[in-house]
Amino acid sequence: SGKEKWPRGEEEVWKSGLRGVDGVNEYQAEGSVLNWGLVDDFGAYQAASLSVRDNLIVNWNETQLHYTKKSPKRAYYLSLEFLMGRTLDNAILNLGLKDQYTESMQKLGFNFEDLLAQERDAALGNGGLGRLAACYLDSGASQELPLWGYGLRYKYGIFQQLISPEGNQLEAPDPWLDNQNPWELPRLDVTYEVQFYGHSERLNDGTGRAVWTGGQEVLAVAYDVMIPGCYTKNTNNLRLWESKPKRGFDLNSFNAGDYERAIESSNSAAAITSVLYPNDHTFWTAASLSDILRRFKNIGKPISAFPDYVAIQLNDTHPTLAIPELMRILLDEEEVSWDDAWTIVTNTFFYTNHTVLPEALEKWPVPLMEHLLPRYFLQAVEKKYPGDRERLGRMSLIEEGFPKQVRMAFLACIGSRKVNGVAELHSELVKTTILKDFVEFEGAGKFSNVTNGITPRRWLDQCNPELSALISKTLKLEKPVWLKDLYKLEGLLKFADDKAFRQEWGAIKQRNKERLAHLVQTTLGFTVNTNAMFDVQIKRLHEYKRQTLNILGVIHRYLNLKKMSAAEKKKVNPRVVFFAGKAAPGYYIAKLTIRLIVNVARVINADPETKDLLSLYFLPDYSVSLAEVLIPASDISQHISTAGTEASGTSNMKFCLNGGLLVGTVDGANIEIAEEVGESNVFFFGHLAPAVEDLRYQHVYHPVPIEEKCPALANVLNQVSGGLFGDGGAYEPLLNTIRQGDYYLLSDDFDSYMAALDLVDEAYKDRDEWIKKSIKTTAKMGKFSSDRAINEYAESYWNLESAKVPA
Ligand code: 9GP
Repeated sequence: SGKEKWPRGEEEVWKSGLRGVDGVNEYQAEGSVLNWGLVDDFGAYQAASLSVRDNLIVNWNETQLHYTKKSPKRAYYLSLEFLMGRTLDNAILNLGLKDQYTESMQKLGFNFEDLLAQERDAALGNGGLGRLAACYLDSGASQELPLWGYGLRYKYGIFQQLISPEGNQLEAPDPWLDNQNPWELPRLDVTYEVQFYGHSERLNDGTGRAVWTGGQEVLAVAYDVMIPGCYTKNTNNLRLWESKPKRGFDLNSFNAGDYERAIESSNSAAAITSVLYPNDHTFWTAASLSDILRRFKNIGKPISAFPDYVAIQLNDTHPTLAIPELMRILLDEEEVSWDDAWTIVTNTFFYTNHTVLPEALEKWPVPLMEHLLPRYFLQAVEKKYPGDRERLGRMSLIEEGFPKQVRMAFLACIGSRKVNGVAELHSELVKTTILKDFVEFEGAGKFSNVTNGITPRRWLDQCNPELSALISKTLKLEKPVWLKDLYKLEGLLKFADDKAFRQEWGAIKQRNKERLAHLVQTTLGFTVNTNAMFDVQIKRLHEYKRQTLNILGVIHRYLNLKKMSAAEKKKVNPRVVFFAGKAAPGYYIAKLTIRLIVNVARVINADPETKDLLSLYFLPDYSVSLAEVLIPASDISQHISTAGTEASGTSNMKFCLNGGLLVGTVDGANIEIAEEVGESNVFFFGHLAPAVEDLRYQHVYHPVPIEEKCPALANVLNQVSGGLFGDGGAYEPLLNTIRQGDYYLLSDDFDSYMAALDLVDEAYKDRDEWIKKSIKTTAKMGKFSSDRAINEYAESYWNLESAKVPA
């Protein structure tokens, strides 16, 4: 670590080391014990991470030993997505080491915030569902619950989004592991063989046991990601599987000179965990179950006790194959009778549904599972409803047609002990629509609700450190006290009337806006007006989320501004609108919406008559890290899905926790947020869920021309078609979704949407009142902590107790 220890010849390099060359870090600050001359920000990030990792390993090890010794019941969260984002900041905050690290790195001549920005996001997910899984892991560890995650270690995370000069989304790979990942422990000692395809063959040994044979053999190799709890030793595990060929290559083909063939199967094995969302879910469910069973068997209990020691939560239908796989193991390998096996299975699994959109409900080709559960289940249905052929058809796990498909949500439902939706309204819709027959068949008791939550560690303490500090100071509480019991935020209510407090609150929001503006300036080169209201919509691009409604609303506003006199303009509240989000690569209409947003931005931001009053930015490559800057800066955020389509939404909670107000439809968790913070602090608009079906019927059977129904919207559409934002023809397919059919009810909701935005403008004029609303909103967000949600799962579903690791 001293200069003299550097090998000969490197001294010169050291003297002109990268940071020295920049002049940023001319040798080290006084008192530095290390020679860091060669180290740039990235190197310093890696070094800091490795030292934090040392802390984590100690805690993680103790936690796993503790769990092994105590053998508590464990819960496993099976999810194809874990959208973790960055780890370093989260880890040192949870360890309570942020101040020490900031100070130490400063002594070494580094700005710690710059180092944090060096980390690549672990983006192993698409959106809310994956981020929810990450929040639940944080809460599981913070609440000292023996909870592990199981997922896949994709070589490439979600694609990087680029925007072409024409405004089109382009996709590039995200090789996030290229720089090594300090947060994972490769476990070459934990591997399983997984067999694809093949069949089950009875053994002739008189036991009735069977083995799975034939097919392709692949190795699942474990990588353990440490999940530190907040101010506790408990550090849980997220086990991600990587696929590897069992044999290097096929020797026969190799010897025959067919080199391509020789490596074919090893390539296909490695491809399983190459990109987000593999086609074959057998791999990870099989590996995860083998691992869970091995751990259970170490306790030495009979297999019938499995559900007393293991609860498995299925995050949506992606891991559903675990149900037939556990059946297979119990029947073939454990020699359990069918009925007993089914009892074990249905007491082990729990299923969370995350959508009622028909197109998002998974269906799988039949041959994959034809011989297992379906017939058995239908016999039971037939017994209860003799002769009801229609019902049998509706409830069959197999959907007739070509090709026949397995309805994964049905399989997940019948194989689970309990089923839940993710917000009150959504859970009700699950019961009354997609799983209605099953509620009648199995009784309503099996179906309930766990409203989603978010971790306040990342989504307040980490992303908004100044607000977090103000809250601790005001509540006179140590940070972990309120961060682990978020209802304590209610203590802020009485300060809403305190002028000095309001000023501090407002000043923090302002600095967060400046932080965002700085990011936009440095990454995109635009100067953002920080005196304007910041209006944000960030989420996956989807027709049901209605980014289109938002951009058409922006155009409407722009057209109005253009008509105003100078005197009228003086009364207008300046507004900056931010969009960010990715569209699925094959989702044409969603991509067209991005193109429209980008081109509207180009025109509006360049218009000297209006640009001080209205500007618009599409921030490319939305990620967890970008959300951490956007969310604390927002005055309002938009959650404007067609009623009944957004299961919950979780970014709505993040914005409100950071004192941003919500513009939204009466949908998903918006409803419960309003119940908590009070309807006067939310800007609701639009038709309600029960009206939607009828409106859609009207659109098809009694269509009213849009000019008649909503002239303001018709005018906006005509301006777009007419080429105000470039090639009008290019947008016709998007505009036609509204002119014809309008499945997502833009024409029904447009007027009330604009009226809600007018109310926002009105309210924002009285800044003092606005800040009061902001404080009250944050103060009432206690319910939306993922700690509350995970405790609900632990108590009412998994029957799991905390297992605190002694300090
Ligand atoms: O669309 C839902 C979103 O509303 C919810 O917040 C999230 C987490 O529960 O899950 C999303 N669903 C999916 O991503 C796919 O079912």
